[in-house]
Parts: sequence; structure tokens; C-alpha cells
Amino acid sequence: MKGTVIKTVGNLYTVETENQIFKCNYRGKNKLNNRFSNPIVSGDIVEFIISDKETGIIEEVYDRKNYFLKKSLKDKKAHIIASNIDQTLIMASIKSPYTKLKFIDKCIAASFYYEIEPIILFNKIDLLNNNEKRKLDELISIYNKLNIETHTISIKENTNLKEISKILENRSTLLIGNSGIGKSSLINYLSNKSNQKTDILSLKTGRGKQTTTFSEIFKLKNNGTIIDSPGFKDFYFYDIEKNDLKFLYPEFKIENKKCRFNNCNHVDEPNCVVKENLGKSINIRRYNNYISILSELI
Ligand SMILES: Nc1nc2c(ncn2[C@@H]2O[C@H](COP(=O)(O)OP(=O)(O)OP(=O)(O)O)[C@@H](O)[C@H]2O)c(=O)[nH]1
Ligand SMILES: [Mg+2]
Ligand SMILES: [Zn+2]
Repeated sequence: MKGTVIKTVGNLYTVETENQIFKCNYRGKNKLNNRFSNPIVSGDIVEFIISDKETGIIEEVYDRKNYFLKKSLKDKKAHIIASNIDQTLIMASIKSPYTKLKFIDKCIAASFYYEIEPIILFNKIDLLNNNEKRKLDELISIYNKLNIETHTISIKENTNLKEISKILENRSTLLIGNSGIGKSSLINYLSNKSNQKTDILSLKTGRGKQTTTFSEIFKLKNNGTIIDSPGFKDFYFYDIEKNDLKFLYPEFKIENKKCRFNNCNHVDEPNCVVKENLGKSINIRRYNNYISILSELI
């Protein structure tokens, strides 16, 4: 029997076929290579054997069209966030909680690396004063110059949510964002039946407590699907290496100009056109975060 994994909790997988849902286990853990901390993820197409009316055993995972990996902090292996996705929706906010630009840039770089289109969604705009609105506009202009789509919304006040529903239509979307940013709230608004747990922000830190502990696919009213993943605080690349990173910054390709060295990483090499264009076509904050991300890589 063939089905799609729509939810994973520990070693229990919920698999959906055209007309039924099965709870499945997976025996073949050792068969898969040892690279992954989680062998099966939401979005996977699997082959399984029905063992009972509503239970089954997964035999095989079909080849994935693509996937999004992060390093598992537990065992340093690859943790698959989701597979078979069309776009990533990177959820961010200027306030409650503040999203670091570095986090956004990492999500964008990883999306490019796995050849998935990134879209940035700034939530909680109802909370912003004029000064903060200006900061948001600055951020938006950074990303729009790079031709990365951005949207601003307030789930609380129902601002611009229709346009978000539109961009998710008929597509499979991975939703990423720090804990407390509003992922579950968005899914609750967009999906039919889900009633995801949302959590009141911790007053002390202004950050959300993590309330989602597994990955799950939700069907939307408009025929799209969205994959929620546990709120991440930080995330680290798994297979992106130092020499890969520069290729994930579209603005580093400067027309008709080349750095002196072919393999220039744009750090302190001489005659570097990226450094020459700092503050011009290269945004300084993006560049500084690039250097900071580079220092995490081997
Ligand atoms: N002011 C305001 N609050 C919001 C908005 N969207 C969500 N919230 C609140 O932010 C808090 C966290 O929202 P969640 O949807 O639980 O966040 P999450 O991203 O799912 O968090 P994790 O599951 O921990 O990863 C809740 O108290 C929401 O009610 C918004 O647009 N404006
Ligand atoms: Mg949540
Ligand atoms: Zn250079």
C-alpha cells in the first residue's frame, strides 16, 4: 500500500492513503543509512503493509523530490525537517519575539541550497510602533532587492491573511520560524479542522515556550498543505560547507566583475569585489551575518 506520512511522533507515523489513515511503525531503521536522526518525516511517500484495520508497518520510503535538513543537536546527525516541498515560508517578527536577521538569512541560504523557493512572512505587525514599522520597511527592502518575496501580516487582527492563503494554494509549504512566532496560529486560521495548541508568550523573556514537538502536515482550505516543524531557536546547517555558502547569496554575483581569486570566500582575500561593494550593492548586515554563519561551518 502506498501513502503519505502526515505526522510523526517518535517512532509512530500517521500515514494517509486516498481514503484512510493508518498508524504505522517502521522496522527497517537499520536498513537506512545512519546519516539521519529521523529516518521518516512528514511529506514522505512510503510503502507499507497493512497489519490491522488501522495499523501498518512501513517497508520503504520512496525517493524524495527534495528535503530540508538541519543538524540534530542531540546526535549531530541530519535531522529532516520535511520532504517533497514546493516552498519555505520563513516566519519572522520585529517584536515578541524579535527574529534575528541571521536566522532569516540562514533559512534563505538553506532554501536555496535545497532548491526550494523562500518566502518571508513578517507577523505581528499589530504590535509595531512607527519606529519599528520603519525598521520593518528597511528589512523588507533588503530582501526585495534580492527578489525574495516578503509579506507582512497580523494574525491577531486578520491583516493580509487572504494573500497568504493565495500563495499557499495547491502547493506544499514548509513553515519555519522561532518558537512563539505564530506558526500554529497561522495554521489554525488557514486549515479546516486543526486546532493546534498555541502558547501564551512567557512574560519574562518575550519568547514563546515550545509547544510543538513533532512535524505534521495540515491540509488547507485552498487545497494546499503546510508542514509545521517544532519551533526552533537556533538551527545549524548539516551538509552546507564553508565553500558552499557564498553561492547561496545572490547579491555576491556582481555583473561583469570577478574577485581576484576564483574561490574567493569574500573574507579577507585581496581584490574582492564583494568587499568593494559593501554598503553599495551588498548590504552590510547581510554581509556581517554571512561572515558569522561562515565561522560556524567547516
Ligand atoms: N499580537 C499578536 N500576537 C500573535 C499574533 N500571531 C500569534 N500571536 C500570539 O503569539 C503566541 C505564540 O503563537 P503560536 O502560534 O503558538 O506560535 P508557534 O510559532 O506555533 O510556536 P511554537 O509552537 O512554540 O513553535 C500566541 O499567544 C499567539 O496568540 C499576531 O499577529 N499578533
Ligand atoms: Mg506551534
Ligand atoms: Zn571575493
